[in-house]
Parts: sequence; C-alpha cells; structure tokens
Amino acid sequence: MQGIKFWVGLLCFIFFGSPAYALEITTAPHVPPFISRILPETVVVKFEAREFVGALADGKQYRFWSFNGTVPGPMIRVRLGDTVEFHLTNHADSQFPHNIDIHAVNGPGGGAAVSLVAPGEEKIFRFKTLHPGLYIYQCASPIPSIPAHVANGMYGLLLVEPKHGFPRVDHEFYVFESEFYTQESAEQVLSEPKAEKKPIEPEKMEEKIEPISGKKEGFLDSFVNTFFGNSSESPEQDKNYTQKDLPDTSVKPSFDEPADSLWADKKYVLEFSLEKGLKEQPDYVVFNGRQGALLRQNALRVKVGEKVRIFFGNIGPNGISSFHIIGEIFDQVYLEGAVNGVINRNVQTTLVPSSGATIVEFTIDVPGDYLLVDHSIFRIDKGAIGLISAVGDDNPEIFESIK
Ligand SMILES: [Cu+2]
Repeated sequence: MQGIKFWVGLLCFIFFGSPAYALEITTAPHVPPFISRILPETVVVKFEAREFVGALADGKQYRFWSFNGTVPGPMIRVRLGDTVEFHLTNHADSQFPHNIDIHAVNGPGGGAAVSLVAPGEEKIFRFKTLHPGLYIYQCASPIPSIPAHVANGMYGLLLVEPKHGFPRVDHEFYVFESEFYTQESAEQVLSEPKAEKKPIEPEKMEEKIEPISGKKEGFLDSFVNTFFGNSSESPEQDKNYTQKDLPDTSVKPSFDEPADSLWADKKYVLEFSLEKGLKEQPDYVVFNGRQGALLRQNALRVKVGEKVRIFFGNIGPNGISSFHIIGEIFDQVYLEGAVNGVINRNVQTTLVPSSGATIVEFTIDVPGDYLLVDHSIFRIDKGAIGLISAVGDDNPEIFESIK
C-alpha cells in the first residue's frame, strides 16, 4: 500500500508539480531569505488591504492605506518560473475597495483587472513569473482614484530571482522611498474618541477631498541633533547583531497607541491632499514609510568589510529618486532593477524613476556612520534620509583624519 502511495505521489509531482505552499514574506527593512531551490514551484502569497492611522513624522499621524498593515507593504521573493497564487482580502473595516497591480505580472492590469476587492471580501488570481528582476507592486483601485491609493501607502517590492539565484552577500536590506501629500482631516487623533467609520459611496468621494494648506515642521533640526548631536543618545552598537535583530521600522497600525503618547496633544490626523498631489508638492519624502524609519535605533547596521545589498524601490508617486549613500560608492548597480540586464559599476548616485526600483551592492571599508539620501537634497528636510552604521577596525590606509 505504501508503495502505491509513493508512485501515485511521484506521478502527481511529475504531471502536476509540487503542491503550493505559503511563501515567507518580510516587512522592511527585512528581506526574505535567499532561494536555494533549483526548480520552480507554486507559492501562495496572502495580502490584506488595511486602512489605519499611524505615525508619519514626529507628532504627525496619517491615515494610511496599506497592504498587510505596513508601509511599505511586505517584500515578496520568488524564483523565475514560479507560479504565484495571490490572495488579496480587504479588511472588513475598510472604507474603500482595493486591488493590486504587480509589475512582475504579464496580464491585464498586472492583476489589478481581476483583484478589485470590496471590504470583507477576497479575490484570488495566479500568475507565472517570466522575467527576473526587482518589481514594484501597488494598488490601482479607481475608487476614489488610483493616485490616492498609491499616495496613501499601498506599494512594495517583489523580487524575481534569476534561474541560478543571486550571489550570496552578508546583508540584504529593503528600503523604499515615497512621498506624502498631506492636509488635516476632520478625524481626531487616537487619544480622542474615534468617529464611527462608514463606507463612502464612490460618487461622494470628490466631496471628501478638500484642499487645505498646512505648514509642516522642519526635519533638518532633528536630523542634525540626531546625527551630529549628543552621542549618548545613540544606542550601544552590538557587534554581535544579526540582520534578524534589526527592528521592524516600517509604519504599522497604532490602534493601541496609549492616550498619553506623544501624539496626545495633536488634534487632527493627516490625510491625502489631492491639491498638493496635482501640484507635485509633497510635504514628506520618506524612507520606509515615515520620517526616521532608518535613523537612531532604527539605523541599518553592518560590519566593515561585509558585502551589502539594498533592494531599493521608489514609488514617487511623482518624484524621481537620486539614491546616494554619502561616503560610499556602489560597487554594482542593477540598472532600473533589471536582473540579467545591465550592471553598472562604480556608481555614486543612481536614478530610480517613479514606480521603479534598483539593486545596489557595496562594501564599507571604514567604520562610521553613512547616510542614505535622495540627493535631491532639499528632500532631506522632508525626511528622505537614513543611516547605515558600520563597526569594525579603523582602516587608515583608505581613510584617515590628519589634523
Ligand atoms: Cu487600495
């Protein structure tokens, strides 16, 4: 009997392939593990669209729309030839329908055409990966408008590894740049009693978007204090860390934010401003969903001499990123996130278009702090700055302060 089961199982594997299994996905700055299998498989990815209020900047809360409750959404890592069975549910408390356009998909709308899902429901579609590369995914729901869903936080990265996989490195990080166009909403902060949420009819959406001008607080002061200020505020660097030790720094729901939190004195939650989006005037340009997501205790940590790979996405929704690390030169750049395409070497700054991605690799030679920036430099004031902290022995042959 056991022998019959074995042969039936083997024949099923030969003719139908291996059974689908749930894929491990990660939250920024974490990256899913390398893929070691040599054959394509069918994998299952489950996303849930969630709308939530979370921190966008110090003292500022924003009404995000998200995949799986984080901004950016999870990172997905599959292999060329894999079939992905994609499940998209929409949380029952959502006000809007959502869908997903995955740029790695060959098919109508990148999946968006078949995945528009109402609150409390689920859509499932399947696609085969035909091109290796690093791809953006985003919501493309037309209600109230596609830009609103993109601007509110519904995006992330999907990596399709090539047939023979990626060369191993010591660290891989997931970094995502995005803009936020804000105005004060009518919604009170979480410390106040929350108004009851009711779904809004599509034809009433235009009424909800009211242009309000608002002045944001500068970020440079806090940046300077952080980076050049009192070093006692910096956490002890643990030389025995691993990538898994890194805090999950992406934006998350803050439903449990205590009433006496630092947000308590603020009156209104920020929401998307269509007027500012149309003018292409973002109030915030951030890495991994909020100001400071890669600063202070959230800095990326490596050791001198280790090989580092960053999977970097930029959604815009309007701006092109000039991705740069101050004090470091990229050894390799996979231009426009293409794999088995053009690899550029010895690059100082690389352009990443709106809804584009890149992969950069480098090794830090000298210990110290290195800033990740969008070198459209005024964007630092809006939050486009992060930190890589490298520990290790000094390397005076390469860099030395003389006087
Ligand atoms: Cu959406």
